[in-house]
Amino acid sequence: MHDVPKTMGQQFGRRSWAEPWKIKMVEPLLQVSAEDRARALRAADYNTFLLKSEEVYIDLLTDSGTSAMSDRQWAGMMLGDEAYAGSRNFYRLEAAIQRSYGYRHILPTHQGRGAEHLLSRCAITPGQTIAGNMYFTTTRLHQELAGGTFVDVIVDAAHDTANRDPFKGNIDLDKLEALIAKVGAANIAYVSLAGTVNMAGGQPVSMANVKALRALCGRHGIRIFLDATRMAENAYFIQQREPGYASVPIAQIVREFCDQTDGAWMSGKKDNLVNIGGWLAVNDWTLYEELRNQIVIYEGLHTYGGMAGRDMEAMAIGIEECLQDSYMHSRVGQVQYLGELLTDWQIPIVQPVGGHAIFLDARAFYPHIPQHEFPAQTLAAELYLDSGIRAMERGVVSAGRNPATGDHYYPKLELTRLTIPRRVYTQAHMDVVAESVKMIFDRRGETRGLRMTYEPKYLRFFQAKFERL
Ligand code: P71
Repeated sequence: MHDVPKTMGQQFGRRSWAEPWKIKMVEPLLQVSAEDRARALRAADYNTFLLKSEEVYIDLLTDSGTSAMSDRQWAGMMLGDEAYAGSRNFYRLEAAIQRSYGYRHILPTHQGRGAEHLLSRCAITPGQTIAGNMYFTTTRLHQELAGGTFVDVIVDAAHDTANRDPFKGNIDLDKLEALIAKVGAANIAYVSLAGTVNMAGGQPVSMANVKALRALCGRHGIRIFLDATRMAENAYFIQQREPGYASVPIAQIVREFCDQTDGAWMSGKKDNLVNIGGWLAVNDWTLYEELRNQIVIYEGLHTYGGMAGRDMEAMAIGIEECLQDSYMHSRVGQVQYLGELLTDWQIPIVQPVGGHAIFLDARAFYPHIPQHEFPAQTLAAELYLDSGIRAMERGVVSAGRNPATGDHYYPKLELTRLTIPRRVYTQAHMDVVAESVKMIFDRRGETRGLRMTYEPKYLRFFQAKFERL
């Protein structure tokens, strides 16, 4: 006799929910044999960035540019106006951003880091400090290349994977005040605020926090620029967790949040549901003029900035779609589903589960592997070997080296990210992923770490090479 099977909803004492879409087109997945996986991983020098996509079964490397577009977006692609200047699609995109995020002046960029580059060049004077809620790899690098120094002022809870605070992305206002007292407000270029903090595990910032931040920065004349890459997902958490927002639509929460800031940059490859593209938006005309001047050097004319007309159209439509409550419920709900399974099996993951990914706590997974033997990189390798699932290291390899001392940065968080693409995989895929994680967890004691054999100078995680110890 076996127990009567139950749906997930029944197991958790609630009604099940489902995606607010059905599938119109499918792309076959390739199963790769264990032998081929072992060979492929060796050829990729134990770096999942160096695997060929054809060698991967379920690809959880990133949620960046991996979304499935809707039929409306594909239809929009056919309406591309590829004029060099003044494309109709630019004005549609501009209007979508102004309406949904509320900023005044808009510049398209080829992707998020194009926008980071321009903002860093124009808003940082060499020697200045940028305060932010945890670093992001490309963001910090552009700030450093512009002569700035990034200082992390996120709440301490963000560094503790077991702490279940609902808003672990918040800025610690006392840390920020202390920094202002130390370096002086004039030496702070801006606050670099990320909506859902990627490196902390996709953790959100509360509305109360951004409002208090606005008040503090207002007193000192410091600007706030928002990394809006996953701001819509942040708004979902505000709706779910912050008193007073349960019946406020996500679209309205995004506006209210953005209104506390002076501008934003965006990797459209995430929330905005496109495969390529980004944007930069500011309210201040003088700053905009300078950005508009620079964009023609590094990206393209200010009405396309590195994007094709058709891609701007798809992004304009994606902006509308990503702000729908039913979409966001299923999007974050799928991530939470995987998180619930792993949590029930007592597998160490960052809690609470964030918006775009499950972050496995590689330190807790492999307590016997010291950080300089790259536990999170090891975990990603093990997962691939077990099932062909591709994950991403987010630990000491990603953190890179301190440019002043040349030492590794040793981040407190040593994580392996299972990133869930938007509208791409089903609940059954999540089950397969969960079972593979469980499999490697059960044999974790036998796993050995890695040695780095090749290290690129910038953003080393992309191309670094390793061998098994
Ligand atoms: C992600 C990515 C893509 C990525 C970037 C660097 C290393 C590995 C993977 C990109 C982001 C992001 C945030 C919060 C800016 C960018 C850059 N994330 N801010 O998570 O998450 O945007 O990739 O469009 O240039 O896999 P870009």
